[in-house]
Amino acid sequence: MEKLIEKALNGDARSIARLITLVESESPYAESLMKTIYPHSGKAHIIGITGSPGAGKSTLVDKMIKEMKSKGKKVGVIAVDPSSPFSGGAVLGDRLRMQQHSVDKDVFIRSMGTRGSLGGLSRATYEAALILDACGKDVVIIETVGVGQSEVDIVKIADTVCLVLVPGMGDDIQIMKAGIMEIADVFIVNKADRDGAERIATEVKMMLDLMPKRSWLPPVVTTIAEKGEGIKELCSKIEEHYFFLTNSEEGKRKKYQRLTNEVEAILAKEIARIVEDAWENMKSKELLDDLAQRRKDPYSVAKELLDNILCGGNLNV
Ligand SMILES: Nc1nc2c(ncn2[C@@H]2O[C@H](COP(=O)(O)OP(=O)(O)OP(=O)(O)O)[C@@H](O)[C@H]2O)c(=O)[nH]1
Ligand SMILES: [Mg+2]
Repeated sequence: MEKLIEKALNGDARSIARLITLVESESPYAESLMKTIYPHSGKAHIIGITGSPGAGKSTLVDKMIKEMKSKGKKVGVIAVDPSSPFSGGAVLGDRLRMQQHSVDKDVFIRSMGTRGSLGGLSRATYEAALILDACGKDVVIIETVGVGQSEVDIVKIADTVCLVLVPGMGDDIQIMKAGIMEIADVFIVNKADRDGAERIATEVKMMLDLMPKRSWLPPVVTTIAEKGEGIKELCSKIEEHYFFLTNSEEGKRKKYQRLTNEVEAILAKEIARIVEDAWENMKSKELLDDLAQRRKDPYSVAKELLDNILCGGNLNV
């Protein structure tokens, strides 16, 4: 195990992949692995790319990898598989599209499933990002489909959140209404070779104008990912945002908020485990009979269980 971690920390792709598999499969080693990895992390710029299915996220990521590599950066990519079956084909497409970088030792690409118990981006994705960070990637890009909870979850992970919009898709405005406007740090209007790109860009700018002013005004970048147009500008805006984060109170606040979330997520998981174990021990046919016959009520049972945990000293953490 130590040897594996050491190799991964030195950038060995195969070892990194094995570490990610350990967190993905929720191996019993995962916790001690993360403890060892953690002090080495905190250096990478974590970028989230989110947007509707088919908006061109993977194509953008592919071109961004190229651009970042040309600047000498080591890049890690996590593509969070959309859980809905209709995008299965697209996921396969992702792998093919991004494959040209997969033999490259400075670029690491990994697909992951959205299995997390709290929905959306799983905890494993976050841990995988930390692993890539610790193993020397300068940039970690997380691609996720902006459906349901995942676009909100990505804020908890990414330093810079990019939202991809495309012309001619009515749901873009819906996405904006769903609170995503507040969380995006960079707006991308992709497929600018199609009609209506300017209009969307203007609409976004107008909506941003109406929102409470923040010290960072999210830029709106127009791209044609397929042709690599606008990618340089996009990457420089993303970098500007990182610079802003590392030099502002807002950035510090965001970082502290994320650390708070991290501790809370671990606590919630631990507490759930303790409570579940205790409930399994307490549960009996007699108790369920008592509940069914209304001799006992679930509130008092739950309270008794908690009292047992808190006073009985069986906090076996
Ligand atoms: N016309 C046009 N098509 C594009 C552009 N960028 C990407 N596409 C096409 O849009 C389709 C979807 O692109 P992807 O990069 O797979 O989109 P995605 O957002 O990653 O899709 P999912 O991962 O399934 O959500 C592909 O056929 C791309 O070739 C663009 O700038 N213009
Ligand atoms: Mg994709």
